[in-house]
Amino acid sequence: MMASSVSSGFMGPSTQSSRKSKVAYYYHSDIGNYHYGPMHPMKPHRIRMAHNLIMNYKLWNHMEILRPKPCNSDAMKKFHSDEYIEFLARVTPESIEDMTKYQLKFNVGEDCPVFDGLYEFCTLSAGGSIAAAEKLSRGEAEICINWGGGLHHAKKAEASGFCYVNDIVLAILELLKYHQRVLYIDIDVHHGDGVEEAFYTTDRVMTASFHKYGEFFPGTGDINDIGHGQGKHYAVNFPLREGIDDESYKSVFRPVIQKIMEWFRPGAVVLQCGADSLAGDKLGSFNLSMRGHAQAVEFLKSFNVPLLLLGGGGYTIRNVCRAWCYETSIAVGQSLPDALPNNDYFEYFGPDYRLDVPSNNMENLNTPKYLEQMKIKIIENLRHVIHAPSVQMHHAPKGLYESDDEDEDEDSEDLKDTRITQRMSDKHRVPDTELSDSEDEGDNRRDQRSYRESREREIKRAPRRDREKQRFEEERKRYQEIDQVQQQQKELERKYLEQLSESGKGRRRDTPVGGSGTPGPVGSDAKAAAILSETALKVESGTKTLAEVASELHAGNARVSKDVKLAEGAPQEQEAASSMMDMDEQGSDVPYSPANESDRAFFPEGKEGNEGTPSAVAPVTGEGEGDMMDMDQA
Ligand code: V1D
Ligand code: CA
Repeated sequence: MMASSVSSGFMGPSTQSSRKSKVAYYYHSDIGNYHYGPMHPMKPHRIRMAHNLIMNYKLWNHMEILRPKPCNSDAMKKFHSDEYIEFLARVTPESIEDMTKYQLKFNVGEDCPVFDGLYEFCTLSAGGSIAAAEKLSRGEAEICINWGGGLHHAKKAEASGFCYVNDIVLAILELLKYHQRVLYIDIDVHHGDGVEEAFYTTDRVMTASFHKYGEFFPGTGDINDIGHGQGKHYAVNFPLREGIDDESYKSVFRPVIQKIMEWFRPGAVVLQCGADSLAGDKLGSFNLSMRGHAQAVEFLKSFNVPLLLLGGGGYTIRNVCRAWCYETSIAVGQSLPDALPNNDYFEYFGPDYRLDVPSNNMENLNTPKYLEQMKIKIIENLRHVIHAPSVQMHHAPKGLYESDDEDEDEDSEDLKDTRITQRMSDKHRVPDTELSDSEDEGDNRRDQRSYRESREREIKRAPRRDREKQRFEEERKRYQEIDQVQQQQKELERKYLEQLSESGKGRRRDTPVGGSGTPGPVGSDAKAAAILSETALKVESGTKTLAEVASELHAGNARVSKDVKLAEGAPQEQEAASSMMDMDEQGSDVPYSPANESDRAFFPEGKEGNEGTPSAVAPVTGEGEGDMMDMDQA
């Protein structure tokens, strides 16, 4: 029998979700060595077990395996307070004894013990998630995985629920440098409170948590908690009761996420795959099978939006590694046999020695009526977040969520310009301020307006029942055109930067040293470069265009200054820029090397050594960096 993402027959996964994606997998061999204490349910060892299973299923063959560099304290201080990080860096199991004040202040103790190497553990967990986010932003992978991350309860200046440093918030902050909107989804049985809290007042991050609610840690995540201020409606909480099974979970997860994807239109998605929502978990009380849990991964993958998969809770450790191994196989689009391969922890998996984690016969306290009511309420709330007209015009049969109210239609028209602008700015990363400046306020805007006005007149003449369809069709066509142009533009960028990197000093890191010294783009690529310089790809510094930065790089007479921000959708630009940086500034991924590890035997030939030498992106400042307050101002 095959337990696979293709042959399961359970979720009816789309061809899309089983197709191959470029996957980068982050694992540090030290992470399994940290120990919370003998009676503590959190076992970092499960990450090593999962890794070992993944390697023995030979999934290394289908993804890039990277060892994350531990992140430094400055990286953690992008979210956490200086004082808290300095405390974590200094505290030891011995010194904490006499520090009652700090135990209370930073909430270390029973749930969050101070153990040997605590700080290093945090740097590895967060280092993996940050590096993974950077990798996605550089466009070097479609899916990144860090099972050592997902520590969703950590607060700005406080440990909570076995979590000390919130790698998820740090990864999202990284993604926000390149994406206008980021979606965070949390399928851990516990509420994703730390991430929700961090982004509760912004509309640039939507958080959606599915969790057990009612006399259960951490006690937050009520359905009425929907965000605040600018962030109102951008927090989604699905409170669940005990015993939810695959079918029930899928019946709410998919429609809610579908609506979020359509209406919020994130540029990247972070999925926390806490495995304590599996049946039989020591701390959880859901009844999801491995496939029921993994349908979240499958479903998110099918949207083809950059996806970061993170770990989280999970306390029946043999099942945690089954689930994460299976989810890795879904990410890479490979089928796995249900019979477990030989692996270092084989004895953990008896008596069946199979991959599958089945559901059990526990009662499902989530009635269909309850689930439907929650789902309707959440989807109603989500109507406030609609960003893109193409989506708003989606031609769905009039149903529970559709309103017949004429006024609502009229109101929503007023928002349309804003939404078009938002969509366009997401793609081209033209700052909002630029659109209100004189030169951009001109023709394009007026054209857009007159186009809209004449179209509106036309629409109003049409029978009411046809209006929605007509609008939808028109918007769909417009966005198809935009998408086509963007594809062409991306291709041009790619070609141009390839040229840049192949030529002399703008060399990419995967280009052999001593490559051709071609002075610049030639032939059709010169044309590409010319077109590029005319297009909207503008470096956000406001003073330099991409072409200017690129030519400086090419000429080798400039390093990308630290405060030059690069446009979204142009990760290759960063790569071109990064190739100019000193070795010591280079980034955090190091290709995984099994030297000195028990994992060595599983490492594929030709992957050792320095292949894919560390890279660095040009440091980017501005939105998403520093304090959360700053982010909203961007
Ligand atoms: F059972 C235990 C034994 C030793 C130490 C702690 C626990 C334990 C079990 N459950 N602690 C909990 C939860 N804490 C409480 C508080 C203690 N009281 C005073 C209230 O109930 C914490 C559960 C944390 C769950 C973490 C997580 O699964 O969500 C996670 N996700 O990513 C990483 C961890
Ligand atoms: Ca959750």
